[in-house]
Amino acid sequence: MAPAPSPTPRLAPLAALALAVALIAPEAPAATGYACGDGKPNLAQKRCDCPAGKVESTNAKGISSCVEAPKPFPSARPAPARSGAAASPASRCPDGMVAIPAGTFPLEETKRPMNVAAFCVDVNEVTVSDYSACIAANACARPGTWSSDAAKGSQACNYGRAGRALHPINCVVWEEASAYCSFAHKRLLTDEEWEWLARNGDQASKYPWGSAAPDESRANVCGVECPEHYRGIAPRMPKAMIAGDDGFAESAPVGSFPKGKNRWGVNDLAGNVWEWTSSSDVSPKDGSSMKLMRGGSFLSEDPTVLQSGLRAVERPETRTWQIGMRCARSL
Ligand SMILES: [Ca+2]
Repeated sequence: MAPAPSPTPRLAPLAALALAVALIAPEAPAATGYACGDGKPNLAQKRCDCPAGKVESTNAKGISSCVEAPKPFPSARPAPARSGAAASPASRCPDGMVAIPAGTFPLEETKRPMNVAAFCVDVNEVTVSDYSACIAANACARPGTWSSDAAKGSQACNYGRAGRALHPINCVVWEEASAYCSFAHKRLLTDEEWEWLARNGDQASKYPWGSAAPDESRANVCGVECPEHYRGIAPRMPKAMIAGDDGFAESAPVGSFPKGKNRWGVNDLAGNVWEWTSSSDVSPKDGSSMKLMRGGSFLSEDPTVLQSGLRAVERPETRTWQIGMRCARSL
């Protein structure tokens, strides 16, 4: 899909800030320990290399070990509800997903009417634990480090980090995000589906939670905790978007901001990590292929990017701390 040129400018790619942060980011803090069981400690990369079928898990004391990979993904699409069936719409979706009804709405940026069919969507962003199951099944690549400087660039990349199993997977390029959703018998959302979801359908909400301005209770963005975290490691310190401390200078475990849920109970549509969509666009600068993404991140400084109608573009090969994904499935 290649949307027509829009009358309003898109958000600039994140590359400038992201690159600046990566260049002088400190090394990741060491985990407390690696009791990898039948896996092998990989101290150079601060992780356990686990055998097939197992994934790394870290306990509250920071000890990493290899555990059985979770199997949250049904191997077959659930049967659609029959006409007149008593099953609720939510029951038509697999565990961890919720049903979103069909509708027609004007896309915020283009004002063009868009039709969206009913679909199931993940309640949460895809986690490190989720993605690790795909790696264990040899269906996904390990996320690369954020830049060519592996040690410094990996600071906020969650894969392999102690205590990050329930954080969103990040530092994945578009192809890796798409491959994960395929593994899970799902797909990335289209850009239109994402906006319909975040605007709460025909409620046309400004933010996923409604109309209230963002604050530390609703989303993981760059709060007052954020600039200090990046002091001295970026040429330009990020600016706080909100006056409060949201508790997370980097990503947060998914679902940490229940007041930020949308009407269907979907978490973290605003903040935490940007989310790749399946939709494409063309760079106005050089005509190269871009992918649309949505929702802002833990480093977002401008509340505009949290709005349900804000679209942003990024090169599909971009790998940053700030971008992850969630998946959908057609009903
Ligand atoms: Ca998000």
